[in-house]
Amino acid sequence: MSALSDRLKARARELGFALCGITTPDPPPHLEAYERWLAQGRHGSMGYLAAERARERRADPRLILPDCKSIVVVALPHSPGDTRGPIAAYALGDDYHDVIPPRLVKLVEWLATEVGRPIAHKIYTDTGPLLERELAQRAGLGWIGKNTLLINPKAGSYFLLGEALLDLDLPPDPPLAADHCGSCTRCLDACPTGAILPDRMLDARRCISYLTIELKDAIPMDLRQQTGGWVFGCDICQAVCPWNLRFAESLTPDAALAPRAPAPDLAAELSLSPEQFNAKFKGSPVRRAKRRGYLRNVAVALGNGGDPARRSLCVPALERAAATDPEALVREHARWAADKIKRDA
Ligand code: B12
Ligand code: SF4
Ligand code: SF4
Repeated sequence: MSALSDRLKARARELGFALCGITTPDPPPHLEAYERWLAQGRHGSMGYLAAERARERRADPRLILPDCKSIVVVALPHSPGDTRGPIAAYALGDDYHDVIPPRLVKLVEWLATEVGRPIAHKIYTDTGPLLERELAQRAGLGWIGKNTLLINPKAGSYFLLGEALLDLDLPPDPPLAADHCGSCTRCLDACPTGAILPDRMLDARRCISYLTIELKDAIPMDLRQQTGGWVFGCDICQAVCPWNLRFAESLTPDAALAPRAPAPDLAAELSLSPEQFNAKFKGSPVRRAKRRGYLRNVAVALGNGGDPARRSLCVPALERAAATDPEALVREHARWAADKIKRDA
């Protein structure tokens, strides 16, 4: 019979995880990079990343699960993105925060049956106090690209990560030590806002993904035009990456993350009521932006978007939102967009 870790990885594949690796709960070697990133304020308004308790836990996963002996890291593939938007590919289907944890629970339950005892565990995807990419790199899932994403040499980076911390000793996989970016700089050259820094980190405050998802206030004037047609997230630095271009066709996205609907008619989105917004994006990652953030982004995208003739058709919808939307944030961005279109005409 094959080793338990091999059977675990086979079970993970059955559950839809295209990649699965094992690492130790030792402190992450690049923690200092994270602390530097925070000290430079590159996290912007994402205060939860700087909270003391969360920082201590990132530095030592054993503070999360005292008897932690190993960490299983998995990757769930989503459909490929493009350079135009309007919605990042990972957010076109069901919310991965709802999809990954129950499958990880099944994986742990299977493991408990195999070893014949209950397993103390903690499960995370995205929101937990873990440096997920660092753990994934150490578990052999890929290298950290210049765009800061975890890239697998046989599958690219269109994945979402999840982890199970276990009180079970499993043999760690060798980290993926090689850096396959070489002299390529396509992501740095393509990023419209110059968010990618030369030290393999990001100034989140300039990233379109941050501006359209995490930022709750007005999009800074000097960045509005650069956010282009994106209304939720951004895939540009992945879409131009040769490792994604190479594997885009062979990648099988998970069915739960497959796009739910065709691209929205943005002008029509401006008239979504709070109830309609909640119903439309129930179970979708887009709900995170809330109606006010989503409509703020829609207004900006309309102001930036398409050919001038089509753009002018959006002016009445923007004028209406600028005058009547219940949210001041939406009114201000709609006014900006309507004025911009008229100026550009
Ligand atoms: C905050 C956050 C963001 C912020 C900041 C992103 C950033 N690059 O820092 C914003 C909102 C901008 C963002 C955007 C996106 N995000 Co995000 N995000 C996170 C979150 C919650 C924390 C990341 C973090 O701590 N950043 C701080 C920096 C300093 O840490 P880091 O990027 O992990 O970098 C570490 C390593 O790179 C290491 N390091 C530095 N130099 C070196 C050198 C070597 C050799 C090695 C090995 C390591 C190393 O040091 C750092 C500290 O350990 C993680 C989930 C998590 N808990 O980890 C998801 C996560 C990173 N995001 C994810 C995704 C999918 C995205 C988007 C693609 C979404 C989209 N399409 O819009 C974009 C991509 C933007 C980009 N180019 O990174 C995925 C990434 C999957 C992958 N394949 O890598 C994650 C892991 C969520 C998940 N569970 O799947 N995100
Ligand atoms: S997600 Fe978009 S804005 Fe953010 S770093 Fe990548 S290309 Fe730049
Ligand atoms: S685009 Fe080039 S430099 Fe950027 S992550 Fe991909 S391979 Fe690395």
